[in-house]
Amino acid sequence: MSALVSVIYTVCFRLLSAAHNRPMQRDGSMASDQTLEHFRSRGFMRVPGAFGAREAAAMRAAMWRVLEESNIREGEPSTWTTERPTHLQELKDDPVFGAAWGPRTRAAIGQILESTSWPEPRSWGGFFITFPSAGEWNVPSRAWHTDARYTSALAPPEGVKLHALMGDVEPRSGATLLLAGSHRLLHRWFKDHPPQPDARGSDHRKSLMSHPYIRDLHTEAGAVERIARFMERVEEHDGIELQVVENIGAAGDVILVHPLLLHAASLNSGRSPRFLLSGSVDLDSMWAAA
Ligand SMILES: O=C(O)CCC(=O)C(=O)O
Repeated sequence: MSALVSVIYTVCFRLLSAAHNRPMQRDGSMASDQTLEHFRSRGFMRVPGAFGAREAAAMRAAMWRVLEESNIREGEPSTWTTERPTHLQELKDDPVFGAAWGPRTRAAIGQILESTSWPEPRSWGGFFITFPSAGEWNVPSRAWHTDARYTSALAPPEGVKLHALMGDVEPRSGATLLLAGSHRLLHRWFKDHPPQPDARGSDHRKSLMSHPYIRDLHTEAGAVERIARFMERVEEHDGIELQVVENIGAAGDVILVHPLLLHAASLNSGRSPRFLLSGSVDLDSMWAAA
């Protein structure tokens, strides 16, 4: 293959991969985001239609009931003045949210944890709602985080995060942003740069900022530049493909996320609120070793 053909092939490969939000295989097929292989390489796995449209509607209705206590009403967008309302925890024991943890979700968790026995989640999860807001949509340069012990295991992981979409989530409409591949980057980084035994979360984050990609991700720049660099491009660092992807999908989808995967909330430039249930299963070892 001449050098020119090789360059054209690589560019097409990158563009097609980015357009589909997932890596293309060398044989030209797309790696499905519903496989364990995808979870291992990219750090997340989708369980499409893990619960039904009716169950999703019941979850949203429960959330609106609580929002009404703060005078935020479904039919009145003029009341949607708080971008990310809090104080929704009174919902945490409401059985309606149990549907997100149904048999298909559980089977996928078992696959990921390579075990059929894992501790039940302490609650259904936390409730994240993002109302539409003005302002330019961009890849955020702050608030990227994991909810795990930074030095926890890569495979099988010592837990798994659950993101249940309670409504359809369109692009640029408040979806959680995931840094695909970052679970492998974090794991490698802390192997190569072992933290002091008494290191805190802030020390780990400071250490990570020495990684050029992570440093750039936290450096402000215009939307066009950041979207092109972080979302439309797959960048390879030490053999790990990194790309920011939006956690979009249909009501009823569950996305299982590796606990080491960096993620961040994003602005909702759409017209409808974004509803997310974010839960987790943590093995006893996740925090025991902290
Ligand atoms: O998408 C969001 O609102 C943030 C979700 C999040 O940070 C989490 O699930 O830990």
